[in-house]
Amino acid sequence: MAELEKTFAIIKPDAVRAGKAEEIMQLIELNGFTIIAKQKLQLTKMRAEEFYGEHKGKDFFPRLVAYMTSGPVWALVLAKPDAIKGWRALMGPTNVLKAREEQPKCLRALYGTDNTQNATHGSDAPGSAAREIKFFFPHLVPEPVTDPAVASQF
Ligand code: RTP
Ligand code: MG
Repeated sequence: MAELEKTFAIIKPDAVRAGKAEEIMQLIELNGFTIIAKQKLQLTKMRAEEFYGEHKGKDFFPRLVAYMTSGPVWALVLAKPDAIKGWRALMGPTNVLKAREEQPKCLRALYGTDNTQNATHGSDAPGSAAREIKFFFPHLVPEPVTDPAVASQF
């Protein structure tokens, strides 16, 4: 069996506000992902700015932070073989208008609002997935094995 991979997802405030979080989680599971952790939370400005730090300085950054702090979100850890790419494909293009034209059944086409308010987030690479899982669920990231007696068993 192919190896499971973990990725990190957010159901963003517009989709939660519209009452679509449960429906999106059902679609996630119907598409073969296991939701191995989930938490509903409200991001502070500081946490949102840190989470999206790679976009600091871009013109849309203040709009993105205002959006992400505008209401509760669901933070999720998803598992499936090739989960990172698979989840990005299920979400579809970043821009909801483009998503509706090109991939009308993707989650952003179905549940997003506009350019910025696009219903879901997904990690874009293994490094960002590990960082983002740790950011919300620090207990889920295994520490490297440093005890040689333990490490040598594997
Ligand atoms: P995400 O990180 O949330 O999964 O989205 P992404 O990789 O598809 O897109 P990214 O370039 O990382 O952008 C992060 C989020 O910023 C908002 N955004 N607004 N022109 C705009 O108004 C604009 N561009 C980006 C979106 O919420 C996007 O998901
Ligand atoms: Mg991104």
